[in-house]
Amino acid sequence: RAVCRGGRVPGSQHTGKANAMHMNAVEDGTPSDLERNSMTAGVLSDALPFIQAHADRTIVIKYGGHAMEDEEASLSFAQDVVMLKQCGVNPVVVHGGGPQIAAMLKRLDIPTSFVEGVRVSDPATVEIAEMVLCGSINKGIASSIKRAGGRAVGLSGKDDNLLIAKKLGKKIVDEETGEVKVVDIGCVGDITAVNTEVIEDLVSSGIVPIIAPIGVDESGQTYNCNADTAAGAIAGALKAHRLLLLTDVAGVLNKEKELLPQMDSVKVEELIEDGTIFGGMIPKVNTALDAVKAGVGASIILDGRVRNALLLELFTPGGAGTLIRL
Ligand code: X2W
Repeated sequence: RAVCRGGRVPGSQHTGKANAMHMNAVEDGTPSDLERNSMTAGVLSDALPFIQAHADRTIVIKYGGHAMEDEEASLSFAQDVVMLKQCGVNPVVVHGGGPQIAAMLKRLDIPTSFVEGVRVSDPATVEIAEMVLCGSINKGIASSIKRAGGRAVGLSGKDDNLLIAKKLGKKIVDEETGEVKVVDIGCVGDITAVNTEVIEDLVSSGIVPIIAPIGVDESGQTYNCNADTAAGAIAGALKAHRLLLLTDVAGVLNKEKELLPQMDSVKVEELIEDGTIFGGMIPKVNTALDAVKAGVGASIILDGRVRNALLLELFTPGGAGTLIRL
C-alpha cells in the first residue's frame, strides 16, 4: 500500500533499505553479511515511531481456530505477541477454536449444526466446547508464548467472572413469510459484562492474558460464546487502542476482490446493503464496528496465516488487512 493508512504515525527517517555507506555487495550481486545486517537495522529503526505510538496501549487480538491450524504460523504468532510485549505494547489474546471443537465432536460422534454462523450448543456440545477451548487450545497458546520467551496465563470467562453471559435469544427472519422468529440454539452466550480487573492485573504484572470464550452466569451455567463477539466485548470494555480480528482471508474485499485498506461506519453499511460484504464477513465487520462504537480506537480484520501478521499491522506504515473506524 503506497499511502500510510490514516496517517497513523509520523514519517520516519529510514526507508527500510540498507544504509548507502554499507552497499558493498559482493561481486556476484548477492548481498554481503554487512549489507543484510544493515537492512535489518534499517527495518528496526523504521519501526520506532510505530512502537512509540502503540507503547503502553492495549491491543486485543482475536486468534481464530483456522489461523492456528498451521504449526509454523502458530509459532510466528507467539513470537509476534512476545515481540509486542517486549516493545511495551500490551497484547490481550482472545482465541477461538471452531474447527478443533468440530473435530472433537466428530471423534465423539456428536452431530453439530450452526444457525447463521453460531454453533447450536446443547449440554453435550457446551461440555466439549469448554473442554477444547479451555483445555488444549488455551493452554497450548500460553505454552507457545512461554516458549517464545514471554509470560502468558490462560483464563476462561469463568475465571474471576471474566465473562458474564446470558442465553442468546437468536433471531432469524423466516425467508418465506419475512417474519422474525426467536430460535432456541441452546447455551450460546450473549455477553452482558466483562470483568476487566483480572485482565488489567495480569497486564500490569507483565503477563499476556489468553482468554477462552466461555461465559458463565450467576447460577454457574456455562455458555459457549462466539470468539469474535467475546473479543469485541473485551476490547470494548477495556477501551482498547486496537482490536485485531485475525482470520483466514486478507480482509474486506471489494467486488473486484481487491483488499479495502480502510472503511468507516457509513461505508460498512453501504457495502453490506449492496451485497459486497456478505456471509460470514457480516458478523465480523459488525463486531469490529460495535467495538469502535464502544470506544476502541480502531478494529482491523486481517489474515492471521500471514507470517508476522501482527508486526505487519502494528509496526509498518501500510498495515495489513482492513482497518475500521467510526
Ligand atoms: C464457537 C466458539 C469458538 C469460535 C464454536 O463453538 O465454534 C459458537 O459458535 P473460531 O475459530 O473463532 O470460529 N461458539 C457459539 O468462535 O472459534
